[in-house]
Amino acid sequence: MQPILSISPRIRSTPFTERVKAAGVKAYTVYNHMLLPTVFNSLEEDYHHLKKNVQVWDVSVERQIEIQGPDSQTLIQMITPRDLSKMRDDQCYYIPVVDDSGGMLNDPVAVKHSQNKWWISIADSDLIYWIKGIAVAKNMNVTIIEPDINPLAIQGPKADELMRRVFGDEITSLKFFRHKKIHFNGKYHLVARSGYSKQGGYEIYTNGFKSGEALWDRLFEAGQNLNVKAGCPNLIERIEGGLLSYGNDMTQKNSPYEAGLGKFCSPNSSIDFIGAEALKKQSIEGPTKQIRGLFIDGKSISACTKPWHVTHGDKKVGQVTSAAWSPDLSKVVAIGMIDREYWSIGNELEVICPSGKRTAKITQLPFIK
Ligand code: THG
Repeated sequence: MQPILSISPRIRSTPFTERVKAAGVKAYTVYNHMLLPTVFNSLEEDYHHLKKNVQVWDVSVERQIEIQGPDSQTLIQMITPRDLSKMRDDQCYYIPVVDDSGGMLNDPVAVKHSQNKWWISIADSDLIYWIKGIAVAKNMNVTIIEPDINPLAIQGPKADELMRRVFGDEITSLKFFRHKKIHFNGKYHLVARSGYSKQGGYEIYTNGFKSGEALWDRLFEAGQNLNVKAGCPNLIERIEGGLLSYGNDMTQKNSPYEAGLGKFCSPNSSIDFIGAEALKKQSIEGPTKQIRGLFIDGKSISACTKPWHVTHGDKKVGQVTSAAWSPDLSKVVAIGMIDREYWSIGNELEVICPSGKRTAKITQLPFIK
């Protein structure tokens, strides 16, 4: 028997938990001390459905850190090497967040409401303590809270049609990583064209625990003949799309350059952020290891529950942290971190996975554009 997850108030439920259970969730992980579904039917069935239809995902685990006050923008610029100076009030930015050594603390989506109000939509780490620490130490004029906001993602090729049915034509004019407000259940909710898949879609930042079930039910009612299903971030699809998972594919031990996020870093500009010295050095010298895609030989693969060594002969030259069988590519696809001398595209290495040693080939990310 598989071990089961013991749930208590410390592992927080979401506004959608009862609906997710009723929809037949088969597995969860814990993310930001909260339940995140990982499987409904099977990884592969969920994958095929996501790529053809539309799914509604309980991604309440994408917790918001709300920063308000006159020093908000200065504070947020201090935690990221990405230049925020040209960001507009209706924009979202994917931002690496780094510590004083340039190590990654999180890779959230920053949501700008105005110069004086922001949300940081975090990946799995307690980022609020770092941000509060900086604000207190620097005596900044800001308030920092985790508001009662619970994101619900609408993902898949039929996401536009489902959103049009519920919120009207206008919503579909929203551009990638832009947001606007919608009115539902007597409240305003922020909606962005974004989400942790490459199938297109939206994220509704549900405003208030109480609106959760009403919103869920409305979407399922409107989507009946669209074959709408409950879903969740899908391991296979996100590897194919090269979407990184903080805590798995990169950690505090890695810089954004190692994570392949160098395009979001401007350490040589005039922006003022913590870790600038460390990143400046690395932007000149280049990282000594970096994220890569890998094709691993074989017709199936077990879940990567801890990093697998990547070797060249007897030498360890990297690690694999995410892997899955891709039905559409008919190959095992993986994400790993590979040493500089071995990271060239096409290079052949070995991966020590639970089934034994397998040959693997380095490739670029994403696997599918
Ligand atoms: N949406 C929101 N919050 C989140 C996530 C999300 N917080 C946690 C986690 N996901 C953060 N990690 C990511 C990783 C990738 C992306 C978003 C959040 C992403 N990347 C696009 C890509 O790589 O193609 C676009 C990046 C860009 O060009 O700006 O979307 O999913 N709210």
